[in-house]
Amino acid sequence: MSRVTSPVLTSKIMTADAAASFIHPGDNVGFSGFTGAGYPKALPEALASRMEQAHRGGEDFRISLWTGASTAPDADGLLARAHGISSRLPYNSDPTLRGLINAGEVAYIDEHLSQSAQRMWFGFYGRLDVAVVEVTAVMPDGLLVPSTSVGNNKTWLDQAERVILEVNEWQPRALEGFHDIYYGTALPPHRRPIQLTEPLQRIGEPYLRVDPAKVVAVVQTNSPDRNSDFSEPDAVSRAIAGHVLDFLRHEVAADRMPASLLPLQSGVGNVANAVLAGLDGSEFTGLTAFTEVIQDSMLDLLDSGTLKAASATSFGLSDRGARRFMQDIDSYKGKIVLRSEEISNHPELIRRLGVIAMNGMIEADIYGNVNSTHVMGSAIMNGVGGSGDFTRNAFLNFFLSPSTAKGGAISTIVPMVSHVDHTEHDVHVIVTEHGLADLRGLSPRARSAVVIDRCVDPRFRDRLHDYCERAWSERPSHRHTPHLLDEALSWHQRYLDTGAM
Ligand code: 0RQ
Repeated sequence: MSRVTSPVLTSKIMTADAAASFIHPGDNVGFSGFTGAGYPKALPEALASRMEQAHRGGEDFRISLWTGASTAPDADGLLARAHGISSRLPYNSDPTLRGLINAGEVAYIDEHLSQSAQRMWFGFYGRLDVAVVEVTAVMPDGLLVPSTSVGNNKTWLDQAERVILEVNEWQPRALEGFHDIYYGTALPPHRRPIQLTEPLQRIGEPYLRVDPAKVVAVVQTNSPDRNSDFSEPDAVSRAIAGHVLDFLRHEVAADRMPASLLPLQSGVGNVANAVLAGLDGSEFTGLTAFTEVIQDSMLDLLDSGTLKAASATSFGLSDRGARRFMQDIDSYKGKIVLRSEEISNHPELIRRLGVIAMNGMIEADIYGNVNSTHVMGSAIMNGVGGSGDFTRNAFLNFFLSPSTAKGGAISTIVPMVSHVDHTEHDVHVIVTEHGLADLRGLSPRARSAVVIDRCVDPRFRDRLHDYCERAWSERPSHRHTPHLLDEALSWHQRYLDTGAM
């Protein structure tokens, strides 16, 4: 049976090639998609081939591409290879597009994910010409059953002049009921408190709304999400996870949080996965998550009962994880809720719930400033994503990283970060495989001592102590946060010596 049961929208079913003709050079285009889930599967290919054809004829065909967060090689990657993107927001992790951004071809607006929708409403990005949104089904009354991510879909559907829907039959029809779409947001001075006090609480509706008059095309697809595999936790990730778990036990013993902890946020990637895996099989039970992404390890935690509920904006599963979720989808109903990213990452809610935030980093400095995004201060890796939303507003935040990168050639703890995403005023705990530095309530000098002693690889420890001592003695009137600026920045030259650039 067709997934499109609205008579008005059935009349707009067409091929992806025909739908792509509604996108014009210079348009601002809002795609669905977050961490490789719920992005459009057919339209990007059709659009990329129109772009390539236009370029062969000497016409410039590029768009500004907006999303929830990262998409996939068959969306961002295809359009990047067609040189069809002039600017991109609010997050990207595609390597081809990253190369074009770092080469100066694509303008990248790297935004806090909680803020991308409101910046659009405030008018900072200009008008949205077209929204291209994957959904699971179209209901008889035209309401939309969302897909495996919500991201910025509510805003794109609401604000776009024209809407193209992709209805993906690969997505389980039983996704209906997993979503909670909040339509109560307003602009200042009319904002009201968001009445959410528990991670799983429902404050909205299960469907996305769209004005059928704006829908110019409906494309039917049957294609999987980009479900990337996780590697098994290695010794370094397991050591990091061990330090985090010990510290949580310590916080519970110190009566700073209940035995069931506080709602967890976890970044994506292998280290985050290892921490969640560590929680499974530990003494912790009855946990909740208020996070961005549900990864495989969260399904494990839900299955074992360690986690009782998870709120997010997207899935980010491996192939195996996706198959398992689909097979047992009914068992997850009522335990998982997917929201818009303006709600999953909302500062008001993160602060109220007292979230424990755990994210990766590129480097931290001895005083606790953290760089999540840039190599050598200039080349973007992915983007700030939700790390700032959660870190700044969390009850407790962690930054997790191996102590070295590039095969041990460089220390991820440096005198001064080459780019600051999270300041010393926001960062609570830094963890590497060697240990954990709790920076709360410490002065900069005291922070540098614990960071160096606990987190730095032994091969770099003496050099950093020596740096601190010389900075202290060479500038007697600058001893609050002692630095030797030239030397601090020249530390990053080590990256060049690895030949990675
Ligand atoms: O690059 O693969 O080319 O060698 O950075 O490093 O160690 O694999 O770590 O996958 O956890 O990513 C900060 C990038 C860490 C990620 C970051 C190089 C390293 C490698 C990746 P190669 P790892 P991870 C929720 C929260 C921002 C967004 C965020 C991130 C690559 O966590 O993007 O937190 N965070 N969102 O070699 C030079 C250093 C380096 C370095 C690592 N010091 N110097 N290169 N690398 N350290 C999710 C969302 O918001 C959607």
